[in-house]
Amino acid sequence: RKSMQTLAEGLASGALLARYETLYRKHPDMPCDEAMKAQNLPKNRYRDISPYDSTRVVLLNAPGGNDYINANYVTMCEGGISNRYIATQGPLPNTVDDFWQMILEQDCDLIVMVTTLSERGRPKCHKYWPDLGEEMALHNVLVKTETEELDETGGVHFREFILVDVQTCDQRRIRHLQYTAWPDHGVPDSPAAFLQFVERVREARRTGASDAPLVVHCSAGIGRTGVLVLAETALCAIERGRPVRPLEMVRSMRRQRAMMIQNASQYRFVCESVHAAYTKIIAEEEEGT
Ligand code: PTR
Ligand code: PTR
Repeated sequence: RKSMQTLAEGLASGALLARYETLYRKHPDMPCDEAMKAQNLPKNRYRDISPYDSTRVVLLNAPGGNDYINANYVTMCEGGISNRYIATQGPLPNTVDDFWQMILEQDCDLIVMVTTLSERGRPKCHKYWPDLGEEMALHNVLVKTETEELDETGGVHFREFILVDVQTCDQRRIRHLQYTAWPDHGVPDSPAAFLQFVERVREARRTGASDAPLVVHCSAGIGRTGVLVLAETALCAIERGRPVRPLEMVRSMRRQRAMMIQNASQYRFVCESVHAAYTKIIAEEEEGT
């Protein structure tokens, strides 16, 4: 309660955003050397977005023998919870194989996508899955799309893929939640619709078969991905009656993947959303008593 009051006051006075602006975007002592190696440069979607070496996901059995992918483990331990994520860029045509290899090796069963494939005619993410009913054959895996529920008005698409390990013939079901109502560098259309999406992600996490990390990506894997991670973490903290300290959460995220949450308007949006969610929960509790 107290942390929520602080949050509301910080939003009103502007202090919250001022403090956000003082954070390191990228930790000065954490190198990103792997990303800069000549053979890895074509695997980065953006020249200025690189994973820290210390938290990067290392491919164990990479299709081309190169263990590099632009992805970081991000574990959020703020507010008495421990949510595990892999934050990554939207796959490129030449990294689709690496992406699925990572999903296979890390045992992931849930992918959250917070971008569309293109915006204003510019590619943001390569379509790394096959059309409904079709298959995509990669080096070590086969991907099939079994379910596709497109909700154009709500901005949420749901898909289910079957991932087949071609060596062992093991099959795994992967759920895919895509949020489309959110351009990069901007904020979603409304807190309510976004919160609903975050609730769906939490529900999917709860009903998941494994406690493997949740894969989150947008285009660069920092802005919208950061907002989603912060929102989910904060909602978990609220649910457990733990204090919500968004600035600490951003600091913690940026120690694991640089630049998470891209700008002050995204930070403000997520804080406002979290506050709205809290207010709603309190109102419901008071109605109930
Ligand atoms: N290109 C770096 C980045 O955008 O992350 C430059 C940069 C580095 C910008 C650190 C800001 C940084 O944070 P601070 O101003 O708090 O040192
Ligand atoms: N160099 C690009 C830019 O600043 O436009 C990198 C970039 C692209 C950064 C998209 C963030 C982006 O948004 P998101 O992480 O939400 O896809």
